[in-house]
Amino acid sequence: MTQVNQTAGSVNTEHAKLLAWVDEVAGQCKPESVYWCDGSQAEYQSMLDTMVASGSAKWLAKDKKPNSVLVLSDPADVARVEDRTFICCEKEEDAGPTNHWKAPDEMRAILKPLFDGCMKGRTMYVIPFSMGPVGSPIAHIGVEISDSPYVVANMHTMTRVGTKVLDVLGADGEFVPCVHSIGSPLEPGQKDVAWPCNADNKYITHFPKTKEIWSFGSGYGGNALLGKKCFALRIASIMAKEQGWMAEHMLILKLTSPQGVTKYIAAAFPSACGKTNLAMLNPTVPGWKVECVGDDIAWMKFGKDGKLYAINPEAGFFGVAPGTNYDSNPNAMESLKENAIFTNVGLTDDGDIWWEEIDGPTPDHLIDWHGNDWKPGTDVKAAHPNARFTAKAEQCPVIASNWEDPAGVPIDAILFGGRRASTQPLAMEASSWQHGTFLGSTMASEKTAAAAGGLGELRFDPMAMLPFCGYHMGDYWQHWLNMGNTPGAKMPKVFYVNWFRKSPDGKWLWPGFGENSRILKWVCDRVDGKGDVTATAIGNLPTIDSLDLDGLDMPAEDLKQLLTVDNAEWLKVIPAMRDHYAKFGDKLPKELAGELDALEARLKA
Ligand code: O2Y
Ligand code: MN
Repeated sequence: MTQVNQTAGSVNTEHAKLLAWVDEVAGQCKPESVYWCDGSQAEYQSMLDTMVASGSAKWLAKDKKPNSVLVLSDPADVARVEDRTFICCEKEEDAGPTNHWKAPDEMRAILKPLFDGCMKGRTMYVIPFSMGPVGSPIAHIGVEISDSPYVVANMHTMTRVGTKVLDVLGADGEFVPCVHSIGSPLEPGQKDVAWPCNADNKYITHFPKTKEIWSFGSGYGGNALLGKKCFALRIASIMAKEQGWMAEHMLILKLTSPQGVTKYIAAAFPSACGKTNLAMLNPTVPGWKVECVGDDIAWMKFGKDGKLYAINPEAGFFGVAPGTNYDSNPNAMESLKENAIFTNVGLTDDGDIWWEEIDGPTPDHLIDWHGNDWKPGTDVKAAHPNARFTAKAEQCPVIASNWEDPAGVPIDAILFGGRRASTQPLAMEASSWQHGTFLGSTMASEKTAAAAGGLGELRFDPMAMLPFCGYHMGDYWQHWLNMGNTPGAKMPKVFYVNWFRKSPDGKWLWPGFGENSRILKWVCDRVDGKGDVTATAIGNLPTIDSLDLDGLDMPAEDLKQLLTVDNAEWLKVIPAMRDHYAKFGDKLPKELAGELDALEARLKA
């Protein structure tokens, strides 16, 4: 057993390939020291202490947010950077029209000088992590090398880190190598800044052939926590295609009826559609229990019974702070009460956090995310719109007791949804897996809220995977179809929901939030072959009688609008769908082109 050269802890591995790779990266990045993460609580605490000591984090008041810190980023490093995100496969056509592409050699030539000496004066952390319960047959392992203690602390919360992962990896297990540098070496005696980064040289790169990730210049979120979007979606989507499984941008819900019957639903929504709120919803339908298995990503593999079994590959939430409150998401608020990392939110004078739309009165004074004095009426926001909280999933009051089942949970239904003020009904059911794939491939939100219920310009975000599919989207749709054609496959039923329909005078027609449980109940009924539907040109809609609307005080006219399909209005959307499909050229599966033709024919009939 090789005793790894490190500055703390006791981490052992005899994985020769891993040791050689770490040596190679250290040789290139030239850090002051190398630290192998053991994943212990003490290690997490020491990362927070390190950040506080260096001035990059501040402890929050113990009586407000125990064991929690506030971190303020460089204003030039506040979100994922899609225009700096690359898929580096040999042929451009394999990356497809939805990705930025660079040839692998070309990208390596760009990265080599950037990484040369990029960790000088810093510690290089080696973070072995498991995406999914350690040892689960659905999980996969990665090792992230990073020069950011903020990344280490966040990876502790968002993934399973440390010795237990190296144990599963053994001497020759497979891992996805992920190299991350903030790109800000320190010369001897040079004073560090609170959020070091290299804002002018950000590269978030993925190498499909070797399944490597190299990220440079940013310390923020999905750019730096490489287990999340880079591995669990972009690289995993490639692995999933090669190996016959699915890596999806989906939350996972567990629903239990008053009779004790449990169903599992996976759901994909574009950003700003309330995905985290749905993942932690408190149902209003009496007797129903809704629990959270995951809020962002689902990995699904076939079980022996032909059903898809899903795990949440993550262990925590990296949730948007602004807009989160005890009305919109009480369970998120409970999750972040302690042991949390807050990034780019406001700091109150009594040492608590604050953001726009959080509960309670607006404080008279606080420090905003720029570190400046702020008071109500100041024309900048106290929290950055993409400000985040990082919190352990186990702190969520509605986390399902079996959320870490290594076998995964059997998925009964898949939901797609978008933000549509008009046209799209409240809920509908696909007629088949192929039709469901068509619905996912044409998933769209309106770019801007449509004035007075008119048609807004559509932004297509297929399966909510637009920035996250690691290969050609046409091939990805073919993979969806192939999954459905797998011998013995018992695919989930597919549904499309739209909580955001508006009346012609611009009012929300559906109350949303906990009331969405009424639609989830209908979905569960449909999975069991119950609940009436009305067949329409676009799919099967719930009849009003099939929905549990007890105690919901809403005008019958609103319900009618929510469940009406206007064929003439739908026909106006067809050209936009055709333009969207045209981008995928001959990689568009003929089955999906056929579904679009068939939809148009049904609308005209
Ligand atoms: O800006 C970031 O890096 C965060 S992006 C993110 C975080 C949590 C869940 N989903 C997302 C996303 O962009 O889909
Ligand atoms: Mn997401």
